[in-house]
Amino acid sequence: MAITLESARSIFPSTLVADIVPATTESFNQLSAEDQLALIWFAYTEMGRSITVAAPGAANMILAQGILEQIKQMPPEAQTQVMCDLANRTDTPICRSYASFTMNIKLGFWYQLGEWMAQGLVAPIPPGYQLSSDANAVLEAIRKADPGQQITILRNTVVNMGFDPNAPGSYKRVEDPVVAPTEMASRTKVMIDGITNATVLSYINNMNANDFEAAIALFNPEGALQPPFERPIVGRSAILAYMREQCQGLKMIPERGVAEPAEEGYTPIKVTGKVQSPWFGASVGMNIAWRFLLDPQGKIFFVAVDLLASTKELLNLVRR
Ligand code: 45D
Repeated sequence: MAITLESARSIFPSTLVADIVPATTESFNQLSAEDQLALIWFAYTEMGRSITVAAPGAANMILAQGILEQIKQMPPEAQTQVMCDLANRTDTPICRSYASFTMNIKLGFWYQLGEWMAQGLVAPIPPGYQLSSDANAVLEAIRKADPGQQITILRNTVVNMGFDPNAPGSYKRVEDPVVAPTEMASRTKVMIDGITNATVLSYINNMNANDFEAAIALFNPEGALQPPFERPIVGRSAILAYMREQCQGLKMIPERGVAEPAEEGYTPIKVTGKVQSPWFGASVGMNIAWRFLLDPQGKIFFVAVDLLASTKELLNLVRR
C-alpha cells in the first residue's frame, strides 16, 4: 500500500488529543458578544498569570498602536461597541484591520486593551455582569481544562475575532518581523529518551533556535506539518510562512520517544514532551506529541503536532 498524506495522518492512532479545546471553542462561538467578552475576562483574570509582553515577534505592534490609541480616546460606550464588534465579526474598518493582523499582534492588541481595562482607561466588563447559563457552562469547561489547554482556548477566541473580507489580495497580512535565529554557539541541543534519529533531533534543535530555514530543509519538498486541530500545511514554502508567524520564541522540551521499524522505507517516530509559548514562558507547559513519518531519505514526509488530552498521554508511545 502506497504511503499518502492521508495514511500518514493516522500513524500512532491511540494518541489521545485534548478534544475539550475544539469543543469548548465551538460552544464559545455560539455565545453573545457580551458573554464572550465577559467570559474571556473572567477566565483571563482567574488564570492570574502575567503574560510576558516582551514576547519575541510581538514587538511589531506599530500597526495596532494607531487603532489602540483611537479606542483609548473614545467614550466608554463606543469602546464597548468596538469590542462587541470584534467579537461579532462585524464589518467595520477596525474589524478589518484586526483580521489582517498576525496572531502575535492580535494577542498583543488584546493584552493592551486588557491592561487598560484593568486601569480604567478602557470600559471594563460591567461590575456584577451575570453570565448566561450557557456562558457559565463554557467557563466551567475552561476551568476544568489543564493550563496548556486553557491558553489554547484563549488564543483561539482571539484569533477568530474581527472581520475577514476574505478577498485575496485586498487586505495584506501584516508580517511579523523576521527575527535572526539564535547564533550557533548559543544553541541548545536536546536529548530525547529513546530517540537517536538525527532528523528529529535537528528539527527540535532548529525550532528552539528559531532557525526555520534549517527546519524546513529537513522536510521532503512535498512534506506536511499538521498543527493541533488543523489541516496539514503542505510544502516547504507554506510551512516556512506558518513557522515565521506561529513559532517565534517557542520552547520545545521533548522528553521521550519511540522509533518504529520502517515500512516501505518510511519510519514512524513518536515523541512526547512539553512546549512553552513565549507569552507565558515556563509558567505554562503544553503537553505535546509529535508524530513524525520520515521518508526513505530520512526527510520529514509528515509531522503532526498534537495537544494531548492529559499528562498521562506523555507516556503513551504505543504503535496502535
Ligand atoms: O475579548 O513543532 C480580555 C507548531 C477580555 C509548529 C481579552 C507547534 C476581553 C510545529 C481579557 C482583555 C506551532 C504547530 C479578550 C510545534 C477579550 C511544532 C484578552 C506547536 C480577548 C510544537 C485576552 C506550538 C488575551 C504550540 C490577552 C502548541 C488572551 C503553541 C491572550 C501554542 C492569550 C501556543 C494568549 C499558545 C495565548 C499560546 C497570549 C497556545 C497564547 C497561547
